[in-house]
Amino acid sequence: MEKTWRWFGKKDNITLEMLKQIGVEGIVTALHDVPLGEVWTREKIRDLRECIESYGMRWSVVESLPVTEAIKYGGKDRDHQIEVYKESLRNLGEEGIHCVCYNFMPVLDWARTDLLHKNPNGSSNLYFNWAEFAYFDIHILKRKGAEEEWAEFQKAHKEWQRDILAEVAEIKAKATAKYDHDLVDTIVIKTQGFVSGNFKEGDEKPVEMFRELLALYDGVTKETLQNNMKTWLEAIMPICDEYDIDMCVHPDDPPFPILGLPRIVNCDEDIQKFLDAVPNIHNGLTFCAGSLSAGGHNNITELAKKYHSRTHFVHLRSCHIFPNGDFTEASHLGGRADLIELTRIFEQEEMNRQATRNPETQLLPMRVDHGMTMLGDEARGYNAGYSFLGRMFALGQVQGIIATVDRELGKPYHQPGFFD
Ligand code: DNO
Repeated sequence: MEKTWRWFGKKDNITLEMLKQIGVEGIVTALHDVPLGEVWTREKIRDLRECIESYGMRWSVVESLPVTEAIKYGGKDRDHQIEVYKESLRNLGEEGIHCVCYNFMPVLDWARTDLLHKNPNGSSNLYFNWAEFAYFDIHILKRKGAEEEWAEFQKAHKEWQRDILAEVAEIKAKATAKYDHDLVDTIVIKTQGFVSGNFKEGDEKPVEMFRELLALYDGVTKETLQNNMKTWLEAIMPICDEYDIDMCVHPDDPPFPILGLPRIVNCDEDIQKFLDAVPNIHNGLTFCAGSLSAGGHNNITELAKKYHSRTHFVHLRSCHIFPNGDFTEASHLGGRADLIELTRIFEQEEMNRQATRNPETQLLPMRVDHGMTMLGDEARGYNAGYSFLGRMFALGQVQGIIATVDRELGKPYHQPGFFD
């Protein structure tokens, strides 16, 4: 796999120079300054591509070219938005970029309730607490029917042996205005702000904005969302065929339907469904081992064995699920996703690609995803989950796994930046 890194553009205080020193070969990034729903021009794409190339790396993956809500819920503006998306894709293709990650999650791109949860070793990681999330839904968003839905959710997860609604009541009894503010900041601003385009730092009424977005999905079922994804994929496939662009959907994070919204990429059945709906090699998956492993229903190694040939981008991280269903990010060498086994599967897949794909799409890009916040990372203003030292530590571990697996497979391993 090609060792890549999610970099947030020229304003990122982690520089391309730093990334070169730690063995990064390719960059995963986006035009973060282009507002949601506007065309990515060739000039802007070229400028960023050339900047990356001047450091001896390539722009391996776009993460993300966001799919606007109108495309997802099937709004009035959908056809226009699809045209905008096609134009951006064509411009990326013209500039020689062949891999695009996106998601089809309504409203929320991903969710956590605590961004600095202490690990036993003193570092911290991202954390998701179901009761806090339910509290946000019931008492902050005040979503109609939320309480009943959580009672149902609770019944469906008896194995967690907890009473989510009782925990919500306890949180409510203690919650202060600051607690509510911080929870909104975590769920809506800090996790979404740098990725989704729906929200940004400084938004004054995030909860109201959130409610307006949720309302767009009134009456949108899982089937509607699946059909809308198919419509959209079918519209863009001709461009992907022309430029050999691999589209890879990011799984839902967490891999459950939440806030009354449908979610369509979080288990084996869902993945099979969208792949079959548009049976084109360019319709593929971002194998995010972390997102998938936050669901006890997913066997990550089995999913990789089944879907490696339709995987065009790999996110390596692993989750630990507590007995009550809450989850946190485990070490990259522990948790529910066996990254050693996954590396075996995807390194082999990359070898298969040498025979089946064009030179531009033979490498299988991989980035370590999220990482501990450690040794001063917390003071450096990094985006949630995207620390420098924590991710560098994980990348070092993953480089070791890849080198070992390559030895097993008889595949040459190259660590850039050294006299070999
Ligand atoms: C969070 C990320 C997501 C992901 C998008 C892809 O850390 O995994 O924001 O990039 O969902 O569209």
